[in-house]
Amino acid sequence: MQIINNYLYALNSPLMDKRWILHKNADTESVKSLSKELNINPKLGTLLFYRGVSTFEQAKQFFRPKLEHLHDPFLMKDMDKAVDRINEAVVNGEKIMVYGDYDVDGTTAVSLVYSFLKSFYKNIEFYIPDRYNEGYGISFKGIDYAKSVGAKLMIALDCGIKAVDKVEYANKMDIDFIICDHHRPGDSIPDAIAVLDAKQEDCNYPFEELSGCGVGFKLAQAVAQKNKLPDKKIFDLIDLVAVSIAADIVPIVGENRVLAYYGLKKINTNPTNGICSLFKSAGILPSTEKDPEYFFTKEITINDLVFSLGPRINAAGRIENATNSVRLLISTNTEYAEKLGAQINQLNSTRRDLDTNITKEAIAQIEKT
Ligand SMILES: [Mn+2]
Repeated sequence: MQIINNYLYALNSPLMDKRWILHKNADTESVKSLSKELNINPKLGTLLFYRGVSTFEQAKQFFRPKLEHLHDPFLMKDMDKAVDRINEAVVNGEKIMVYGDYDVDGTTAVSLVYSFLKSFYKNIEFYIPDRYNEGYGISFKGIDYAKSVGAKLMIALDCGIKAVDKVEYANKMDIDFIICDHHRPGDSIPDAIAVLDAKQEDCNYPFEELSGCGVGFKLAQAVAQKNKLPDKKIFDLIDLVAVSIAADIVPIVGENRVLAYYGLKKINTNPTNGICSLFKSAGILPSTEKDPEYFFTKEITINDLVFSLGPRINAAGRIENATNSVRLLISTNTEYAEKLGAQINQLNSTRRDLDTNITKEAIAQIEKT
């Protein structure tokens, strides 16, 4: 509500100035001792304090993120049940359907879990609901589709925490659900095999701010850990988590900081075909130097993910269907990725034109009254 009020305030103000709300409760003693220990200006110490950094060890983790800082995925409630059910599906050769939302977080989550499982299991499909026909979250249509192709297990990503009725519908059809979500739960939790969501009150996972794709990453990490798969299988997909963190605007602290750091590192050294083709369509080209420091002509930062990559991945879901975004993100074929990237870039231009025209019309209507 406060955010909405601030927004309205900014809109109403002739100068569009913003109302800044300052934190009042910085613990001056800990800021002082932290600043002294790190030999930094107390102002910087205060900024760190507001990001949850108040000890030397926390500061070290903040500035030098390490993959070892990632939490054990099995600390998440129901993770063991989720992993067992996936292993059971693999042993029995059941069809698995990976289901996710049509925005950036949803499509990166689906791409991550699908690519990961596909790397050792073939009987798997993905499904993205249509924004206009099916709307947000798990849809009855999606479950009907899963039934029609003989899926026995659905993994919902970035959605599902409130889908009590949908999961009940699936249960009646003998389709099991694993839910990976990061939204706040409602009064009742769906009757799924496993519900992975660190925002559940009875989940003791130490970090609540994962993106939807981040929860998918934890599931992949757990499956890899339990089945002793090489780490590379999951860390190769960490770039998708960085994209989701940027687009979903989750705070880049704690575990998200590690994921964002290594995700960006991957994008800057060895980007996937899909990410590469999207950046090219945004005018950020691969470097032609012999031994370049970065893969592209510039270092890719979180801002590039937010402003160049995010809107393009989103445009597919807004103008057509987000299925193509997933096809692009999972593509192992350079030529196909180039083609899809160019198509999606075109959709983004259409989306921009629509935005501009709607704004113009709205302003004209306001001026008339
Ligand atoms: Mn999300």
